[in-house]
Amino acid sequence: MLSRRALLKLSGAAALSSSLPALAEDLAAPDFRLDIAAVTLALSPRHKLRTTAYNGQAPGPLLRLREGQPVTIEVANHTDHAEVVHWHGLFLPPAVDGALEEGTPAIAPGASARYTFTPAPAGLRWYHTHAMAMGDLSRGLYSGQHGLLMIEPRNNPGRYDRELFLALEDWSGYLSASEDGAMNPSYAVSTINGKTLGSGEPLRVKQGERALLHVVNTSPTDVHWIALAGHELQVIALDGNPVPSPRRVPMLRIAPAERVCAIVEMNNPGIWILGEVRKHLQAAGLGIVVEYADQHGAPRWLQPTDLVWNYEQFATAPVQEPPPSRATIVVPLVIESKFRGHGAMESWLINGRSYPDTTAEPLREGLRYRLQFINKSHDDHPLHLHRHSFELRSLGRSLDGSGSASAPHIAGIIKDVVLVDAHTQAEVEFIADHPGATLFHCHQQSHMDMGFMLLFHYA
Ligand SMILES: [Cu+2]
Repeated sequence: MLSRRALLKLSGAAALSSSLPALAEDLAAPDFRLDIAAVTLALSPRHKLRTTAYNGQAPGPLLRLREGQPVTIEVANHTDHAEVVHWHGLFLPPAVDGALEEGTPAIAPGASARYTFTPAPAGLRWYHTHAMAMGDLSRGLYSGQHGLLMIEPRNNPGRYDRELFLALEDWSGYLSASEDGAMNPSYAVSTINGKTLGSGEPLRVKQGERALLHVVNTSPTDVHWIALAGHELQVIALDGNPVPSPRRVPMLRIAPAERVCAIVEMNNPGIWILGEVRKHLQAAGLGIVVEYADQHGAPRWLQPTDLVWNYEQFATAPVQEPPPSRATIVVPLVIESKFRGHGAMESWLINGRSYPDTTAEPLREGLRYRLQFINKSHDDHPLHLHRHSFELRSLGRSLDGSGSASAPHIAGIIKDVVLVDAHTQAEVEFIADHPGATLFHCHQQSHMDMGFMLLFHYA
């Protein structure tokens, strides 16, 4: 008899159990199971939507894992197309990470796969399909294939009475022409936790509680701005990683794939709306009611006048630009779009090439790299590095001379997605300490599909 460990070793970490029928029975039951299948979701009584989701729900089940404690997740694909699940923000080998480009095997229609891994780092992560959508706005991240994943730290640093998990999602995408004639996705409906504002159960809280909000933007392409009327939010973690300077803010800006953890002191009894700050998106459904015990009446919203957010406020105090250490290797990445004609989506270029023709020097294990994002395009991009975290070092340096010429250098904010504004340069640093193929891409599904990807290899 093969032990489970030996079997996994033999078959690779993401064993296709369907190809091992005789041995499959010997496998211990998985800790979690995800079934990918078609489903009809009721986003509201008016909005029924046919899509694909995990376990018949969107977001999928909350997966609570323990830092350092191995876990096995079985994923069964009941659809008629190949799928793959990416464990976003975890340090995993390429065979398990969930990106075909890195070498994770696809899960064929009708097949299932077992992902066995040791969860790290601690904090708020998420999981989602990493399949392409191209022109089909029902596939990939346009579908309901997303869920939240929490890696409980070995030592729990939080002091809170209640955790509230929120997934922000946009649905029923369609392509519409922007000013320059290129096509971009727009959405008919938006939700929090799969329901439009007022359609789902309210978040129930009590006066005097400290609620810990865990917010993930699972949208295929769009940034969201979130406020809770009558309350401030104390941001304690970005992308699941504690920030050096927790701060109270009036609202959150969350780009696709970003996460924000924030403490709210429940000290203003009433019935309130937590939702999109921009009225048209809240009207499209992006909101949820927050209800204090023993309070009654219509939910209240207080409209902020401005959109306010920056990453820098959560960093350690501004630091002098350190002389570039000889051990830091600078990797300039120039981002541009290419117009492909009216009625078509633009294609995307990194250093003049689109994936799969994008190239980069191989990484060397143990060295420190500085990725220089030089965004010459008219769009803001949520840029994601797989299998690693990076530290924000500078943001918002203007490329056209109109803004600040020299951006402050910052330290201490560890993330795996950063929103780089149009016509600016941003820099992040990471240590190449997870050998193996490593995907870098824009997290907007349409941009990723149209060439905005780069595969780093280790030497
Ligand atoms: Cu992009």
